[in-house]
Formats: sequence, C-alpha cells, structure tokens
Amino acid sequence: SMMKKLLTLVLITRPNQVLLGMKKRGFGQGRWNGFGGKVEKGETILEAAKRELFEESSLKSDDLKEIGLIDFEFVGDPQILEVHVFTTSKFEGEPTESSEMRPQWFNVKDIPFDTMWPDDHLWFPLFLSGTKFKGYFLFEGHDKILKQTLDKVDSL
Ligand code: 6U4
Ligand code: NA
Ligand code: NA
Repeated sequence: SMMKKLLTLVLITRPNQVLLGMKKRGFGQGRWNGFGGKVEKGETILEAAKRELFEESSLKSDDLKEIGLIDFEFVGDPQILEVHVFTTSKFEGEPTESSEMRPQWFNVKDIPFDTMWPDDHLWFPLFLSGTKFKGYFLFEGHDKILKQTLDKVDSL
C-alpha cells in the first residue's frame, strides 16, 4: 500500500561466519548490515534481493531463502518499511567493495552489534539458528526502540 515500502536484506553465510557490509551512504550509513534495498517497479521481492546483493557486494546467488519478515515504523512517519530477510550459503563471486557497502566476514561469535541497527541483536540469533521469524519494531529516531514484537514462525 501507499504506507508500506518493500525492502530486502540478504545475509550471506559460510561456516561460522556471516558477511556484513559497512553502509557508506544513505539509510543506515555507518552501520554494518546485510545487503539490500528497495524493491523496484516490475521486479519481484526475490529479484530485488538478488539485484541489490550483486550491486552492493558483487556476489550472485540463485539460492536465496526467505527467513524473516520485519516491519519497521518510525515515530512521526506514516510509512512502514517492510523488510524481507533472505539468507544463503551458496553464492558465486568474491565480496567486493561498492559505492554503498564495504564487505567483511565476521565470526558469528564476533558480530558487531554495537555498530548495527539496534534490532539486529534481537533477531540475529533466530537467523543464525535457522529459525524463521516475523518482527515489528517501532523506532524513535534511529537508535531507540519503543515497542517490539518478535515471533518464530513456520512459514512466512
Ligand atoms: P538507495 O536508493 O539505494 O540510496 P538507501 O537509502 O541507501 O537507498 P537502501 O535502499 O539501501 O537505502 O535500503 C536500506 C537497507 O537497510 C535495506 O537493506 C533494509 C535495511 N534496513 C532498514 N532498517 C533496518 C533495520 N532497522 N535493521 C536492519 N536493516 C534495516 O537490520
Ligand atoms: Na541499497
Ligand atoms: Na537501493
């Protein structure tokens, strides 16, 4: 709807590690995150996830699996961000810095939550254990969560 914006977020894994990118500009600048962005007219959410992954990291994957769905609301903004979270361990290419993201592998025990969106430490454990989830977070600004829900689900 007019008040929902569709976004993607892709988390690439290899044994005991996750690939994150330092966002160099735009929304979430200065934070480590997965790769993703806005779904454009005429593409599916999955197509958008693959496109943004390639644009931001140079990686290609035909194996993206949706594992999470998170709605973000910001006080004073009627638009909800509906973020579709995907993951895979099957990909081609070498992570390469783009104008938007500087990729780096992190050990799962060493994920830089202090330099990530404040919701991430809440749902990353579900993602890392292969548990599908749905969440809702109400933010005041970009640093403070006022309300939240997070549920494991069987399907998205
Ligand atoms: P463009 O048009 O590419 O300049 P930009 O403003 O940089 O857009 P974009 O498209 O990269 O934003 O999308 C924002 C990304 O941040 C998406 O992958 C979704 C993700 N994101 C937004 N809020 C988040 C949050 N609270 N936690 C999180 N990821 C979030 O982990
Ligand atoms: Na983006
Ligand atoms: Na984008």
